[in-house]
Formats: sequence, structure tokens, C-alpha cells
Amino acid sequence: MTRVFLSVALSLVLAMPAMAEPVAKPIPIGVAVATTSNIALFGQEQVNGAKIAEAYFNAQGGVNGTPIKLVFQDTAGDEAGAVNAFQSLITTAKVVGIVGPTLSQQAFAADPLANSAKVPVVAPSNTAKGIPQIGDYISRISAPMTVVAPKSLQKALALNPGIRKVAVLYAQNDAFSTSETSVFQEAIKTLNLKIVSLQKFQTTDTDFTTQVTAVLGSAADLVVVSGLAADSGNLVKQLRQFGYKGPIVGGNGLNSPNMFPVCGALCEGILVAQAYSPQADLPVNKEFVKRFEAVYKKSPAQFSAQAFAAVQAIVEALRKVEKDTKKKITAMDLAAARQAVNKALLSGMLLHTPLGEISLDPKGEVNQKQFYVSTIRMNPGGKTGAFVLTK
Ligand code: 1QQ
Repeated sequence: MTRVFLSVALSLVLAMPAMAEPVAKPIPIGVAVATTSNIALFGQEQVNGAKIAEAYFNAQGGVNGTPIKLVFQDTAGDEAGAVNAFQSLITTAKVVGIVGPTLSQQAFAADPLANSAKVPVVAPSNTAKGIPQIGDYISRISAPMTVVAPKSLQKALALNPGIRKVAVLYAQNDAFSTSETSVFQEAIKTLNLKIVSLQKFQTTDTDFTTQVTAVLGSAADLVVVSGLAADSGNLVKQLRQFGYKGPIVGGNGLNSPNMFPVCGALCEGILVAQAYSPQADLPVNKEFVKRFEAVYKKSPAQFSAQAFAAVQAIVEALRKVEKDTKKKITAMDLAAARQAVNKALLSGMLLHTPLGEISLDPKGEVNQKQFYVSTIRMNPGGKTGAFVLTK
């Protein structure tokens, strides 16, 4: 008797995940980025951009009249934090899709979880090689460094045709940084330049005396840095303090104005390739910039615009699902909705985003045409500055 009861109870429990479970109203979309830790400099910009997207799309009626609701989960800066945030969004918040995480390093740990749970992930800032290849449910709106990084290098060379000797520095404990440096190193060789110094550091380092001494000893006439925000900022600062006067190309880790206080006036002149310009003359971008400036009293940076675009991709996928199935998302089973959203994301639809026109290919890789190379220009006093389009 007891045994029969137990086995019935057990089979009920086992059957539970398969039981129909509707999508909540408003429609929950997860945002798992770093709002604490050493990479909060990026994550805070992402939260700002995502919140503007939520207000913007809800003002348009959300998903054909049903509002969306962003559920934020801090990942902090490491892999475990990203895994926990994903877990909570998938099982507790029951989101239809996830925007996140902040770092590629975290994506390689957390994305497989979402992929096996069949929950679509749209990466807002994962630029390493191999992100969409993590699985069928993983896509990105953040252009890979294979496409973006060489542009800043070409610009540095156009501005300084005498460059021959390059010092390359990178954070060896971060997947994005190791991926980006390999792209830079490849491009350096293609441009017939010579790598005279190759230096490694950790994203947690604050003292770069060893690396800077080696760079100065190599008489490099260009320095190329791949790291995250605080480490790269301190590295640039110490390079200048020790007397390096030549051009500096920074990777995506230097793509945030939140990094300006780290190197202060010594951030001046760093060249960075960008996937976004607040000046882009597009209706959706103008509206984004207007709303962003009204709330945050500053113009949006790349990570904010990319977070907006990632939320947009999921919203437009939700709209497409309703159009194609003639069913309300909120009348659908959660598992079915997640699968349908992923299918719509990978259907090749054209998205008019603040980043320009982009689309995702069937494998989840982004197609983006327009990129920019900017120069960091610090204001007198060295506390604030801007990315200014490089002529
Ligand atoms: C990655 C990156 C970082 C610089 C994003 C903040 O591009 O981890 O892929």
C-alpha cells in the first residue's frame, strides 16, 4: 500500500516538469548581468540600456498589447555567479528568454545550462570566438571581435604610418581577452608589423610594473591592450606614467566611459573600435538617446545600446511568435513559448536597432554592417571624457 502510494507520488513528481505551465503576464524576460564586482562597470551600463528598452517597447504596447517585464539577476564577475543567476531566472522567474551574461568567460559556463533547459539566450556583450556555437539556444547581438578588433588597428596605422613594432598585452585568465588578442595578433601579422613584446596579466592585477618595463624596453611604437575595464585602465595609466608616448589601441574592455575614472587624464587618445555610436542617424537610435539622456543625464555607451538591442531581439521574436501562431504568448505553455521564441530569433528577421540594422543568422551569429573607431578625449580636469569618432 505504502509502496504503491510512494511510487504514485514519485511518478507525479517526475511528471511535474512536463506539466503545462503558462507564461506569466507581464511576459518575464531575464537580464543576467554584473551589477557588482570588478565588471560592474559594464553591467551597470547594460542595466541602464535594458531599462530604457523595457519602457520603450512597453510604450509601444509591448507584445501586441501584453507588457514585458525585465527580471534582473546580478551575476557578479565570475562563472558561478552567472550560473546561479541563470538558474534562478530559468526555474524561479520562469523567463521566456535571457539577456546576458556580461562576459564571454561567464557565457561559456552559464550558457550550456540555458541551452539544455531550452531557454533562449541573447548575448548582449559576448564577443569571443565560439559563443553561438555553445548551442542551438545561444545567439548574440554583440559583434565578435574577429570582425571588430582589426578596425582600430587599421585606424592606428592610417594615423601613424610609421608604426612597425607592436607590444601586445592581454589578460590570460579571461576568455574574451585571449580570444581578442589572438585576433589582434593575427591582424598585426597581416599588416606586416612585428610583435616586439607579448605580455600577459590577470584581470585582477593592479600593478603592471613588469609588463610596462618590458614594453618600454622593446621600443614598441604601438601598444595593443586586451583586458577588462579596471585592469586595462590601470595598465594604460601606468604605461603613460612610466613614459610611453606612442599610440594605444584598446579592445572591447576599454569600451566603457565608466573606465575613465580609472586612467583619468591618461586615458586621453586611446583608440577603440565600437559597435555603436550615439550619433547614428536612425529613428530608433534618436529615440533611444533621447530617452536615455532624459533618465541618466548622459549619452548612452556601447554596452547600453547593445543591452537595448538584445531586449529588442527578444521582444520582436515574441511578436513574431504571436503573429505566426495566432496565439497569445501568455496563452502558451512556457516550454513551448521558449522554443518558439528561439525559432523566431534564428529566423533571420531584420532588426532596426540603435546599433543599426542587424540580423541573426540561423546559428545565432549576428550580422552587423556599421562599426566605428573612436578616440577617447578626456575633458580638462581628467575626470570625464567621451568617445569621439576618429576622422
Ligand atoms: C566579452 C567582452 C567584454 C569586454 C564585455 C564586457 O567583450 O567578455 O566578450
